[in-house]
Amino acid sequence: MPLTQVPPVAIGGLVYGTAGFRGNAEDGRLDGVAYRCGVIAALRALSERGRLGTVEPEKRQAGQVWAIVGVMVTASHNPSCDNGFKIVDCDGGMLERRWEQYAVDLVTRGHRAEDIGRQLQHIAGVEQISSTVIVNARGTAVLIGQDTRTTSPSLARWIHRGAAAAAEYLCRDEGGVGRPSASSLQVVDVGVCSTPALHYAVWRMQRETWRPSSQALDAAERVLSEYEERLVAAFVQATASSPAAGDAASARTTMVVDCANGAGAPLLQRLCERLPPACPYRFVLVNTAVGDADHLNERCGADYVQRNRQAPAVWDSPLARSPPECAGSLDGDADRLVCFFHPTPNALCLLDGDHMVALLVDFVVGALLHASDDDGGETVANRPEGRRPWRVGVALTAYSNAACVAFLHRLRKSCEVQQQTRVPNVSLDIVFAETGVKHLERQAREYDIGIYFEPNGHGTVLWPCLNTSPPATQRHLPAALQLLARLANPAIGDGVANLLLLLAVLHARQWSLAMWHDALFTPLPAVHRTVRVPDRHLIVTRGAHYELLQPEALRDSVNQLVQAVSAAPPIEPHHPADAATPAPRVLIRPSGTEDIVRIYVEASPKPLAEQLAADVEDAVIRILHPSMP
Ligand code: G16
Repeated sequence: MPLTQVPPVAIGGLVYGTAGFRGNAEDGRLDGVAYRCGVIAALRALSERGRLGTVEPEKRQAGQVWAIVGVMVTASHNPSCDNGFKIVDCDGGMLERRWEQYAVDLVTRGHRAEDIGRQLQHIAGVEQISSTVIVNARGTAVLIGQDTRTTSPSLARWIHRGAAAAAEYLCRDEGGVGRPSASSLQVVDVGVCSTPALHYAVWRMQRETWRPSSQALDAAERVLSEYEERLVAAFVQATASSPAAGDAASARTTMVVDCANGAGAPLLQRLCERLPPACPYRFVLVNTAVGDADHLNERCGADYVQRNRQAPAVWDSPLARSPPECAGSLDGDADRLVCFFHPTPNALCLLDGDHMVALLVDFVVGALLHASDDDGGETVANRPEGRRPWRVGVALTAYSNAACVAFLHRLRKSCEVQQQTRVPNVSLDIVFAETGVKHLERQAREYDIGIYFEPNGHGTVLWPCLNTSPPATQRHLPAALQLLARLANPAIGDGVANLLLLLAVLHARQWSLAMWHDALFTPLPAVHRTVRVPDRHLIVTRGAHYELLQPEALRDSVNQLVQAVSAAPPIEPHHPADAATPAPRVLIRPSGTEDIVRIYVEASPKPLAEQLAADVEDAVIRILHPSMP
C-alpha cells in the first residue's frame, strides 16, 4: 500500500502517555494512529537490523538473530470503547524514549502522506537505516498482538498497512532498485494474546537465529507456546518441591481468578488444562466472556477491584453467591494482577502490588541471606573470585503505601544488622520512579535482582544477574530463586506469570492469602479519586514524588488542607513497629492513560483520609473546572 492512502489522525494532542497511545476507538478514530504506529515499528525494526549488522558482526557469522518490534493493540483497563497501542521495543521491553518522540511527532505532525514521507526520511537518516538494510531486511519483523476489543482486529490491519507501506516507501526512495521481496520485512499478526506474552515473544525471538526460510509467524507461534510450557513447567516444579507436596487432594486451595473478560482468559484456560491433578492449587476462572466486548473490564478486573476495594461482579459463575477465600483479578490485557479474599462475606481484604513487593522482597532477601549461612564462614579472603554481594533493588512509585515503604526499610535495616559480623552477601536499595512500568523497569534493571511493583498490580522480579554475571555467580543463586526466575516473565510485568509466581512463594511458606495479608505490614488508610476536568495537563508536578507546582492556587489550597490535618492531635501508631504514623500525603497528577486527574490521599484514621480526599477533590474542581456546580 503506497503512502498516498493514509488515514487521518482524528484525535488531537495525543501523547505517548504512561503506556503508549490511547483514546476512544469508535468510528475508526484511531485508524490513523494505528497506521503511524505501524510505520514507527517498521522503522525501529529496520534500525535494529542495521545495528545488528554493523555493531555485532560476530552474530552475523553465527547466523543472524531476529530484529523484532511488537505492537500490542490494547487499552488495557480502560472501557471497551477505548483502544490503544503499546509498542514493544527490540529487547522485549518498553519503547526507548527517543523512539517515543518519533512516534509522537508522526502522530501529531504527520498529517499528509508528504509529511509522513519527510519524517520517514528524517528518521532513516538520523538512525542510519541504510538502503542496504532496507533492501536486505530478512529476519526483520513487526509482530502485532491484540486484546479482545471489537475494534482490535481492524486496528491491527491498519498497523500492518502502515508497517508495510513504510518499508515499501523507503525502498522506492532508493530509486526503485531492490524493491523488497515479500519476505523482506515481515509483518505478522499473532492474534489475541496478553501484552506480556507479546513482550515475551519479542524478547525470546531476538535471542534466536533465523534461517533464510524462517517465517516470523511460525517463530512467534513457537515461542508463544514455549512461554506457556515454561510457566507450567516452572509452576509444577515450584509447587511440587515444597515440604507439603503430596498431601491429599483435599488440601488443594481453590484460587478464583477474575479474567476481566479479557485476553488473560484464554491464556489461563490453556495453562490450567495442563496442570497435573496433584497441583496444590485448583483454578476456577470467572469473567471469561471474551466474545462479549461490553463486559470487558466492566465492574471487574484488577483496576476495578483495586480502586473500589470491591469484589468483581461475576458474570458467569455461581461463585458470586459464595465469596472465595483466595482470589485474584487480572486486567483486560493481563499485565496486572491484584489478589483478595473475604474474611467475612461482606468484607474484602485486598492484596495489591505493595503486598506483592513486600512478600517477594522478603522471600528473595531471606533466600540470599540463608544461602550465605549455608556457605558457612565465607570471608573476603576465601570468597570466590568475581563474587560480590547480591545487589537487590526495589523500585516503587509514590503511590506505594507509607506502611509498605516502612516495612521495606525495616527489612533493609535488619538485613544490615544480620550481616554486621560477616562478609555481607546482600544489599537492599529502595528507590522511587514516576508512575509507569517504563520508569520502574529502567531503575530495577540496574540491580542484580530488581523488583518493581505499582500498587495497582503492575510489576515483576527482574534477574539481570542471570544475563550479565559470570557463570560462577549464576551457580550461587539459590535453587529456590532460580525457580522463581523461571516463573517471572523476563521481559515485563505479567499478571498471569505473577499469579503463579506468588502462589509458588505462598506454597513454599505454607501461607494462605490471609496469612500473607497479616504478616508483613498494615497499610495506612488510603483513598483514590478521579476527576474529569477540561484540561488535565494544566497540572504540573516535579519528580517521582509528584511535588505539585502548577496551578499555584491548587498547590496553595492543598498545602493548607494538609497542614490543617497535620496539626490535628497525634494518631495512634498503625503498626507496632512504626515509631510514629507518617504525615498525611496528597498526590495529584494527570493520568497518562485516561482523560482524568488522579487524586491519592493517605492519612489515618480512615475518616480523616476520606474527608481530606473530598476537600482536595473540591479544590481540583473549583480551580480546574470552575464552571462545574
Ligand atoms: C499503564 C501503565 C502502568 C500505570 C497505569 C496507570 O497500565 O503500564 O504503569 O500504572 O497505566 O497509569 P496512569 O495513572 O498514568 O493512568 P495499563 O494496565 O493501563 O496498561
